[in-house]
Amino acid sequence: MTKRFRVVMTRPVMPPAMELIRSKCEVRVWEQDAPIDAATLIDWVKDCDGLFCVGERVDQALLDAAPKLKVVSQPAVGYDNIDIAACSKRGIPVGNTPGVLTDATADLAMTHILTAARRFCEGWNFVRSGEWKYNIPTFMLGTDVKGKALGIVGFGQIGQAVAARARAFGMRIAYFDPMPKTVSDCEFMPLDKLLSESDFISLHVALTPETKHLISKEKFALMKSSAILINMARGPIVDSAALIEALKTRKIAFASLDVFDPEPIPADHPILTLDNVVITSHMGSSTVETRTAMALIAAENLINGLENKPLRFCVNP
Ligand code: 8YV
Repeated sequence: MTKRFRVVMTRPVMPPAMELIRSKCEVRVWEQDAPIDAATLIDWVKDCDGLFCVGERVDQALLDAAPKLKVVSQPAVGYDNIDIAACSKRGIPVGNTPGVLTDATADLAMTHILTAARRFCEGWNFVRSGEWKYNIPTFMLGTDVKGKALGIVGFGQIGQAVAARARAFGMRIAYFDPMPKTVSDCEFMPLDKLLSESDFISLHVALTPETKHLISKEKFALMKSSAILINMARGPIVDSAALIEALKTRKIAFASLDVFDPEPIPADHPILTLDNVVITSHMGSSTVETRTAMALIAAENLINGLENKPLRFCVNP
């Protein structure tokens, strides 16, 4: 049977989704141990009907190179890498995967809050170094999270799921969101007040022109010197130079990040020399269950777009 659609995938995803896509489409997948470069992607999309991407830039130049393109699908809730206006202008639906990654991402946010509070990575590095000779009652003390103020910036599905977890740990929760929500025992606060009153600040906003460098030098100046910053959203929401300065000068105490600008972080980047930061490699949704669910929804979005059906989740309906 000849397959009706040609699809380009910039990465393989979980096997059930690969099988689903392969059952209907002729697939060209980038499997090399490096990201696909823009020139190769432009070459590959020349005669494709569908593009399945994982964070690559999808811009006007790419769309111009793909005259037959009918759908763009990405296994992620964020789509800041995709020029949505340009896709809409061409009538190309863009699919994403909200909802299924909420719990996994909120779990990792809570992990960052707890591990930063309790100096988890420092503790392990100490034990591994062989320096642990005896126990000292005043050594490597962390901070309780119970009773501490958690300020959540961006109170969508993920922000609210972090609040639910933090509530169970006895934290006091405030949030800032351009669209105030009614959630019992979570207080809305203007951003500057939230930044100045929080012990932990956790970022969960989408990256847009308005949120780029939302956390700037001026915003760090408002924070407590004991503040711990968590970023699970997108690196560029924080001005990296201002963050490094704030950490170096102890303007804030600690940053525990799952995302950074740039990503991946070059081995010689100054952020990696600091002793008051811990960074994981953008793995908020990285569980077998969640990545499988995301890949399957993204596969469904892709196939629906190819078959001229509505996408299950479409960012430009
Ligand atoms: C993705 C994410 O796994 O959903 C998002 O927006 O950042 C992550 O869950 C990542 O973009 C790779 O697909």
